[in-house]
Amino acid sequence: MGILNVTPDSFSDGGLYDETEAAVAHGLRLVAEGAAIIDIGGESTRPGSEPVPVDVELARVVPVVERLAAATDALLSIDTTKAAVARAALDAGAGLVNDVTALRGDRDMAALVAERGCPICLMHMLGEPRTMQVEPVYDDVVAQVCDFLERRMAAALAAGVREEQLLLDPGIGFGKTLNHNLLLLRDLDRVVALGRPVVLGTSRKRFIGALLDAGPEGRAGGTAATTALGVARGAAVMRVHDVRPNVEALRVAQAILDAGEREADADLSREVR
Ligand code: HH2
Repeated sequence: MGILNVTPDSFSDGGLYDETEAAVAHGLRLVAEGAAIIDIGGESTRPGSEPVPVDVELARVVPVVERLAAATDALLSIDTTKAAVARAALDAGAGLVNDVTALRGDRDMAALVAERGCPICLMHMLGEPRTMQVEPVYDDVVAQVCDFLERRMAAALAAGVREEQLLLDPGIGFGKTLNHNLLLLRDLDRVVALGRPVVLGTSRKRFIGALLDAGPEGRAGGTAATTALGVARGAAVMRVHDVRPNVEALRVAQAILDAGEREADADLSREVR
């Protein structure tokens, strides 16, 4: 899953048309690099960020979804907490809803997803983006994240969403310290054991910067390490900015996981060093 943030800080200044153009071009670049899904977002959820009015978010994302739907077969995901934005994006050609509030933000979201029958990603977050990194505390972060996801799955089912629609995400960086993030990655198989496909969003996040003492641009290698580990633990979708290195990490990690099953494969029987 390639990340397409249609937010003002993601693109250099210019009018809405230019921003749409740049966003569509970037989305197509993500597909060319190997993304099967493009996650389009018009509201930043960075720690400390403020909410964006619905009309602003609609104006940012809907033209981009429309244009990408016409230009690619990749699955388009709408990263929003607002039902009105999700509805407009689904109408414009999106096929997946990525709601970082796990259906807690907008009371109309669950009914919309139930009605449309599209996949929905339920993510764990402690608190809200404005305040979530202010001293997050857990007794047992992995158990509490799993418990939260189970409760949100139950709430979704009670609202008429079908189990097959659900994706789960431990919400790396959303109300978590460095150690919380590392524990969730180490024990990701426990999230996978909840029985639905797991989405992993580690890309360029601060915990990688803290480990490597690197700014966002210097975190692609660290992100690729989480992708390789994530696939080994059973994650299904990696949400990333830098598609190429993560596709490469995924392909190599998958070949290692499949070793033995593919001995007859002529291509893999070549002598390679
Ligand atoms: N992380 C971000 C946004 N949306 N969705 C899911 N399912 N999982 C995540 O980990 C996740 C997410 C934050 O990352 P980014 O898009 O880089 O930043 P911003 O929210 O500031 O646009």
